[in-house]
Amino acid sequence: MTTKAFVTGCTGQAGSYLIEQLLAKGYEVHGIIRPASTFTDTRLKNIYVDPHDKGANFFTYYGDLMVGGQLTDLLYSIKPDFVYNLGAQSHVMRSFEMPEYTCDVVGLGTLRLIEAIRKSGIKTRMYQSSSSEMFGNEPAPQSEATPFSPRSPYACAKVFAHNMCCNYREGYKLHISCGILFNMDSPRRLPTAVTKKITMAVANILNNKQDKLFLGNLDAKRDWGYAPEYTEAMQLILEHDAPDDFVIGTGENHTVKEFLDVAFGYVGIDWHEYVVIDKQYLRPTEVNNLLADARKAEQVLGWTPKVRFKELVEIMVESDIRGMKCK
Ligand code: NAP
Ligand code: F7E
Repeated sequence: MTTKAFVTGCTGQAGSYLIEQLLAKGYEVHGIIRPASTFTDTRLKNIYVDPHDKGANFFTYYGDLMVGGQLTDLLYSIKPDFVYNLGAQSHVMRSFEMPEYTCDVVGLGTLRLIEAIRKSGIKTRMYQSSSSEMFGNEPAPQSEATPFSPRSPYACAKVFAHNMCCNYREGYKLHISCGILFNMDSPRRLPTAVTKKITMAVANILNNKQDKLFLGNLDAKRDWGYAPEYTEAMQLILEHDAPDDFVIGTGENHTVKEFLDVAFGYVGIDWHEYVVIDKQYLRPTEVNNLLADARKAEQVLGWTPKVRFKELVEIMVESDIRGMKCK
């Protein structure tokens, strides 16, 4: 019997890596894509197969976490062994601009999905993408035992979603596990994340296409890891027989300034000549210091990160420079 997975957020950074990895393992993968006026599946270009092709094993459907009934129908007809909920309005600053929308997609969207599992009566395991943002300014390092103290609409919505998952796990005995992921990055990162914004700027500056980089708070510390390793962790979490919560991160953190040092330093230029502080990127409430204590994931799942900070930054800069050369 072929193992089937259902993925929300498949056009995103993590979704695209996860689907590649699941297909490589011989899974049949089903995913929802939001309808848009342009194609949003560029990150999936390496794995797209025409569903008419013999042996096609990747199928997409137009769908949205805002629409619960369709999720129930899809889950009932596909009957996946694993459900990965990666869909989200994942940008923290945008969540201050669109709090209601963010809470609808991130918070209620997750509730719609777990209700769809419950109502369809299928037997499946679900992975929920929880976030280190849920910890807010709780002292570092943060582990599964750290209380939640959200400081943005995005983080509040993730706490709601996380708590609903725990409630359905306990109340309805649904097999739902949550990965509490610290920042995951890669060349496929959202272009408005600070990491990708910086690495794209390096490539643009080298090619005389940009002369200023406008940023906000450079002192915040983040635990940045490599997204394809985090999607491997998601699979280990679901393969674990008992549903549970796991912190995933590298255990090393750096400021945005240090990210600038490595990214600009890689090509031998000084970021101070280009970076301008623009107040519009300062958040009403900031999270200052995120650092993962991921010992549980190592001990229980055997998961450890391999790509460390400097290598991650260099992978991203290198990829953006190569991308510019192709243009
Ligand atoms: P991402 O690149 O922003 O991808 C988000 C995905 O969600 C995209 O495919 C997007 O579709 C989809 N989406 C947005 N609104 C939707 C809706 N209403 N219905 C269905 N799908 C919708 O995010 P990521 O970096 O891959 O992160 C994956 C998940 O992990 C997210 O839940 C995120 O909140 C969480 N997370 C991320 C990090 C991180 O550092 N990246 C850390 C912890 C947790 P479009 O392509 O149409 O926009
Ligand atoms: O900000 C500062 C900003 O937006 C990182 C999400 O993808 O990880 C991500 O959330 C830091 C913050 O990521 C700019 O104030 C300075 O302190 O890249 P970011 P994030 O907020 O850490 C978590 C774990 C998630 O779950 C989320 O989905 O960088 N910063 N200047 C800036 N940030 C941005 N975006 N743009 C700037 O110009």
